[in-house]
Amino acid sequence: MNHKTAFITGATSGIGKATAQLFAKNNIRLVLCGRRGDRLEQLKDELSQVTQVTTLKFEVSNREAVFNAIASLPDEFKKIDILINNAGNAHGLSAIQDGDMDDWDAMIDINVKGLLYVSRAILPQMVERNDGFVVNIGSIAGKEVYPNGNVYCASKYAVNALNKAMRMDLNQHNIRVSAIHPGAVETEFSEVRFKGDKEKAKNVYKGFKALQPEDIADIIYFVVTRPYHVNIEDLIVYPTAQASATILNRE
Ligand code: 8X3
Repeated sequence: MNHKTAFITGATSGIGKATAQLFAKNNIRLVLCGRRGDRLEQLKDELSQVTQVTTLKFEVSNREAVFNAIASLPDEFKKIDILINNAGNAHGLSAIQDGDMDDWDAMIDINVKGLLYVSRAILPQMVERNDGFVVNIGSIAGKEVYPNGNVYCASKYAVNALNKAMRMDLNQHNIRVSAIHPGAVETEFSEVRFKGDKEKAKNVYKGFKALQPEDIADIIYFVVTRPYHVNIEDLIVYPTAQASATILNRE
């Protein structure tokens, strides 16, 4: 894997950050993408000790910003070998009739359109080279709908569909496409979902050992380091205490 370049969206926290840290340790060059400039720079400082790193600050949901940012990459980072479509979030958790339409827009714009824009900007160079790897971070919410999950689940069902669609369309171009669908991972996820309500967020992970971002990073690294003829299509990963989107064995 030496000297491959990975492009990671949502790299400033959670699964994206843990993946960046693990990739760096394994000599993968990094394009770290996020909205929060200070966090991007901090992570760049940390990881530059071990690998080559550049950062791009943009919102995945802003089509023009996506294309401008990617076009601005320094030459040595322009060739992207591995795209990790990780940026995504849940905004709100409420019955469909009470849904906040700004939350709906945010989830569709970031989780679906953002993934599409970034992919659209990077895939042509992979097609041209007949080589590349895309890892889409889905969710158990993209396999199973749960009460009040409505639009978040719909956005992750879309990721699931796009993962399959990408694999079909890119098959003749030797590009591998994989999806990882985590259950409960302890990140900023619930804090964002509950709009900064730390108490509510803490309760989500209470009474069981949730997955940690590093657990998913390990799996992503495993997936992208299989021999060339091996493509892991789709993985659902739960903490041991979880049996479905809604069944959790809490103490
Ligand atoms: C995160 C998992 O079950 O909270 O995508 O939707 S869940």
